[in-house]
Amino acid sequence: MNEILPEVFYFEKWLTENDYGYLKDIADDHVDKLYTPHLKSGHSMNLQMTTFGKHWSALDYKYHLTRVDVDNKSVDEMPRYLEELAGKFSLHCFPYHNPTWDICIVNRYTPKSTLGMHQDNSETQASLEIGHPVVSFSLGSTCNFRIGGLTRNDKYLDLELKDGDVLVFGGQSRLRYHGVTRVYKDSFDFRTNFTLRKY
Ligand code: MD3
Ligand code: FE
Repeated sequence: MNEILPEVFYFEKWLTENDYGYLKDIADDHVDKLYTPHLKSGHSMNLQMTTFGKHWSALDYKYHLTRVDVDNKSVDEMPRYLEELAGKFSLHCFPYHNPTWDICIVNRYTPKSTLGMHQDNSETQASLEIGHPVVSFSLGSTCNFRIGGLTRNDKYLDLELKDGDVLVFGGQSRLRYHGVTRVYKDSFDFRTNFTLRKY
């Protein structure tokens, strides 16, 4: 485990075969739930997404109990094991938090996908102020992940996120700008990222 920035912890290739298989199964079980999010600008995001626990809408950047911008179906339940897995990693980084997670966003990228620099600030003020830890699991293709500071023009650091990597960040880093600048064409067909948060 490597603290690459204050309260940003990088676990390179840390997923066990068992946990990796579990994540892959969840992704496979939900492929039919993937959709392309449409922004209120009329543009669409160039990746596919699905959500657990609470549904995040790209139209209003808020959470909902139903897939309001997709098919109006209720959001899928948060898999218990997924939350437990996040807890195992978070415990080492944030022993003084008592974390729970009620939201997971699953992003699926192809080499054509990018995710522009943004802050994750759709959660409650309490969660953001405390800097409740966020845990991210990466599967499949390598990407270039860019992590900046608390304002858009701060200097940034680039990190390759690879198959089996885990990233945990919170506290003072909870509101850092971040994005995915590119996804590599490698031996995988796509990249799947699971990000767990607390509302
Ligand atoms: C560091 N997802 O869904 S996850 C997102 O790879 C999102 O799919 C990216 O950004 C992905 O909102 C990155 C890792 C991540 C997420 C949020 C962060 C790292 C972060 C917020 C602050 C600092
Ligand atoms: Fe994000």
